[in-house]
Amino acid sequence: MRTGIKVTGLFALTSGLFICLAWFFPGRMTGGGSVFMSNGGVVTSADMDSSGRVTHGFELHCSTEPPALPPTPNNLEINWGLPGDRHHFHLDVLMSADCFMDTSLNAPNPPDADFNTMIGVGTGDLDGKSGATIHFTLTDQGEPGVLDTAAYLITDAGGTVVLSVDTTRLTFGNQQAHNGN
Ligand SMILES: [Ca+2]
Ligand SMILES: [Ca+2]
Repeated sequence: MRTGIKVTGLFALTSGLFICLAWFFPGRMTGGGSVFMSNGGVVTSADMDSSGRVTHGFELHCSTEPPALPPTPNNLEINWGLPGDRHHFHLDVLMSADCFMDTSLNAPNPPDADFNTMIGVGTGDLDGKSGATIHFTLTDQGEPGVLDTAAYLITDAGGTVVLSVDTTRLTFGNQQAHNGN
């Protein structure tokens, strides 16, 4: 009986470790591109040109030891708006980035990677003013990047939504999931 309890305990312990390792491992996603309202995305913004084009570029690391911040460097730039009235979001601090394999989506390979989805939140500057917040979801669903998707929600320092883009496939660009840092 005692042996049975010990074995059960060991199993529970190793199961817990496995879950931790499965969720928090060194990884990063890089890339960028454009999403268009005309490609099925819902873009909400005070100022948007007729194409609804939003461009982005990034290098973002997966969280490894929450609540610690993800490893650095982390960069995310998003641009949108009208000619002569462009808007720009610049990430300052990546607060968290959960990386995992969503099996309902396509595989990220190549290269071999243990995740195809990153869901994150961070703070940054909106048109040069600090206090903005971004929530985002980025996916790598293979190469080239035509199946990759991006979604963002950006709020200004006052909490007003300035850009909301539902999950939308890239029209230009590619996103890459990488194991390790
Ligand atoms: Ca890709
Ligand atoms: Ca890939």
